[in-house]
Amino acid sequence: MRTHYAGTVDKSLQGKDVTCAGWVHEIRDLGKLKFLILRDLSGKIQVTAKKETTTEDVLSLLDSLSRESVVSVSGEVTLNDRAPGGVELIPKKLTVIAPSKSPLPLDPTEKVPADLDTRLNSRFMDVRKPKVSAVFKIRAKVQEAFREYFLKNDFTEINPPSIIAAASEGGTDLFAITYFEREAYLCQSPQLYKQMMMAAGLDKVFITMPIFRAELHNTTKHLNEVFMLDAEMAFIEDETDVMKHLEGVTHLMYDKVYKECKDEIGVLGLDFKVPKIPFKSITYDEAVETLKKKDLPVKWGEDFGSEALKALGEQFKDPYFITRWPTEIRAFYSRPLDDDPKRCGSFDLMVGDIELSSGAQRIHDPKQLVEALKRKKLNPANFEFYLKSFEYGMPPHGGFGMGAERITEAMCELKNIRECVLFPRDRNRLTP
Ligand code: AMO
Repeated sequence: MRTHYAGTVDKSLQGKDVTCAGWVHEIRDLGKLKFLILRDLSGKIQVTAKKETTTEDVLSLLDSLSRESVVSVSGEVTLNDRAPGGVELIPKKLTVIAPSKSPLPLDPTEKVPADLDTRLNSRFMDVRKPKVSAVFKIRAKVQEAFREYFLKNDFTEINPPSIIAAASEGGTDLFAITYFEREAYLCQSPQLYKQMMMAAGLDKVFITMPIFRAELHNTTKHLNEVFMLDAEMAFIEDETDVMKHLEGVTHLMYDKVYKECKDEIGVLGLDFKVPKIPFKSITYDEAVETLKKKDLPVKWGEDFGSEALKALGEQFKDPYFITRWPTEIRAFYSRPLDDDPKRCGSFDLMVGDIELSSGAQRIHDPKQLVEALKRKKLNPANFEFYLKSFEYGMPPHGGFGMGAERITEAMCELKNIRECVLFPRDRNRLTP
């Protein structure tokens, strides 16, 4: 149906016949001259039909054409300095492959802006906008970098179940489902399973999978379905062994996007910089002190609110770690420090006020783990299958989880996390 993508037709093809196929971005009728702007994945090309030199068939099809119809155009590549890219196509043949209905649910040329709800309701058309498809190409590159990094570092990719029987991150935000005669839940994290694989001797594993959280808050940073990028590794000295890999993979994500998504960065108008490693790191205690100095309301032992995170983020250009959090506010599996059990070997990776990732060294002693579950008012009986794997030789281990959306949101400087999800799931949105 096509010999060339619109964006690849350049001056070197002058005088040659090519066929391009795509959507009717714009039509302009100046009487003796008719213009069609054809858009495909790669860009746009101007098709110029002069009344004297174009066949009646082509001219009458141009007259009846509706915007966003799918067409293919064959013609000769001709130089024209006034055309975008300096070339235009003089049409010899025009085929309407699939006509579009009018009016359109939204305007892909962006001359008429649409709010996010309207855009999400007609996502198939929204993604026709280069600024929108650029976000998804960057997101795909981020996910590619994640797999590339861990494969290169000899991690094994594993596939834990999405239907589970017990909570891993606390019980309040689980989606319950009917599982034959029982109640089960959609997985909120592959946490328990990746830890069990440390007892299985796989040593270094990574996972990419959707996870589900019935969080009630409807914010610009939270989704109810997240695409989680997880890693777990055994035989670590402490959490810094894990942080090195989180830093390494994050750096590769930025680096690959910088090198391989130049067009997309341009389309989005981003001032994109690859962060320098090593990333800066502050402890939770240092963060509290900083916030106190700024007269922000903060109490040791509490999570940071959005105002506090903004104030902390302003101090760092690049991603940065907050480490050694109070044990009480972290997940039960986080390992308290031997010499300071009020604090644990856990960390968050932040960029500005966005939490990109969190992780920790885990408790690997089964008795300590049971105590930790009880302290969090969780019933060890519900974790029997998990606890069992700690009783037959579990090495010290740790890992992290990172939402693919959070890092894409940060890289593309999006105002709302939903912009980097094709079909977001939130409190109000179950279709499309
Ligand atoms: P946590 O719950 O902090 O940790 O999640 C890890 C990362 O997942 C992303 N994320 C979300 N993104 C969008 N919307 C949400 N509702 C949402 N919830 C989480 C964030 C966050 O940093 N099992 C641990 C990880 C570990 O310790 O290995 C966990 O799930 O990027």
